[in-house]
Amino acid sequence: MITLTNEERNLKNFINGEWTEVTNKEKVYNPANGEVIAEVPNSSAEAITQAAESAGIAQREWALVPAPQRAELLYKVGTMMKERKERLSQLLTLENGKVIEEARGEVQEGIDMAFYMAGEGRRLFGQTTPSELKDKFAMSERCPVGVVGIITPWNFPIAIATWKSFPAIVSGNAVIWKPSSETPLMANELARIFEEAGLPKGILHVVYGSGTTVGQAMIEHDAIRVISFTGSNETGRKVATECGKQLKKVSLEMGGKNAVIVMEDADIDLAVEGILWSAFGTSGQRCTACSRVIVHKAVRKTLEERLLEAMKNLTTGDGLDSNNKIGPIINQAGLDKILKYIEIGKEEGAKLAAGGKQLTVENYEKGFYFEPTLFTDVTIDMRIAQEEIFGPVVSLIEVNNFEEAIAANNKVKYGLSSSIFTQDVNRVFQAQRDLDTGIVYVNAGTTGAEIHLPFGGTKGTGNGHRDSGVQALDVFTEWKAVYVDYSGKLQRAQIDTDA
Ligand code: UN1
Repeated sequence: MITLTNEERNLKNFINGEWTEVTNKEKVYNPANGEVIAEVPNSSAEAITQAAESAGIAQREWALVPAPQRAELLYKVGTMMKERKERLSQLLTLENGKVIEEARGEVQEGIDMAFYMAGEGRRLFGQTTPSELKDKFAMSERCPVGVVGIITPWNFPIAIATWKSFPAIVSGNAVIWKPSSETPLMANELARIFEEAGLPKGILHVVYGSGTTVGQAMIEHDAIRVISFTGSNETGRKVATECGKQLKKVSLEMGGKNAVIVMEDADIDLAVEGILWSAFGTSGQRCTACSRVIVHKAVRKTLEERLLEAMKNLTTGDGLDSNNKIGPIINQAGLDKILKYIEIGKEEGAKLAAGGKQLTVENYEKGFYFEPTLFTDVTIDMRIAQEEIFGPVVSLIEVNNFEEAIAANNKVKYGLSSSIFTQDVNRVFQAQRDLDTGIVYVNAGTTGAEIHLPFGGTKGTGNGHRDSGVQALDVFTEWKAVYVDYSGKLQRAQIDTDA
């Protein structure tokens, strides 16, 4: 069993390089057994004022450090994360619940991001272009925006934090980070790694607290020029509305209602594996989780049978026990939401083919477990096929052909991830073109995005920005266009051209 240090049990904010005690604290629970593992600050808005003031001063110095040197720090952070991978993974499972194998995968995502973004220190490419005038040079470069605010969720508490903080830091910004109070241990570990790696004080601040107080204070503070948020659609809309009032740049990632499409020519066993992994991994609590299976009528029965059979082998329990395939749900509120949707599904006339109940695991009676659940006879417009449930619940929708499958996939308000299982190369490319999500998988489930590609989606999933990939740099940089005239005379653009 993993033991926490005093510092880990008694978490503090990290403001201007100081670990700052806060009197108002909240308990942090292990979702596997409901036990208290730590206490986390419930900060006031004042903490953001302090962080923002010192961030502003520190950032001006940081922006002057050559980017390859800023990147050196990320290499160190990545190396330290690698050295500590096992402990980080266990702490992640302890606070979030996901099974240890997945926790290791998530920590690895963070390590990969460190090395990838460190490489950006020697790129951060702008453009050079010809000028329309003689003896004149034109180029564009990326500049840091200044102080940025990041708000991260509990379902990927370290990976998503790295997707946002690493590009921000390598680009020369200072970061004020509000992690989810459900999973503060990962924030504490990452901030301590940054501190030990030698990040100058004031470049990363961690302020724990509620969205309504701390999040709102971040949005309202003039010095914070960008908010990058991952969370629910409902909260994301509020964040965007508030940022709009301040004319503040905002990048949103707000979930999905992702589907796996299984065509009549699919390798059904492979499709079943893909569905199991992307629907029930992380107990379905991924933005990219598969919550709909859209299946061609010719293989509906076979797929349903094999899926139900395979679901029987999914053992649910404490994520630290590597025999378990599925860990707990994050908390009681998460369970209540899932239970609510089970009732909605039944009322709508869907057939509950498996699961549907809260699960009690022996010796873990206070943990928050839920049975892997499959609804069949689902139609596209049912709420269980439209709304994000964020749990191990899948809806099976039968369609008559490829066109109907694409239409069903696209007929939701989200647009994060989608997948198609088929052996037909023409359909692969048609699907790639017609699926309206930000991520498309062929012959794989809906999860497993890699950090060097853009992560995000269309419609209710986002607002045109992307986490991760080189595209993440666009969130944390401003473009500057620079013109150098070496003709020695005044040349007027659009007037003194030869044309
Ligand atoms: C999320 O659920 O918000 O692609 C992130 C995946 C992971 C990240 C998910 N690499 O499923």
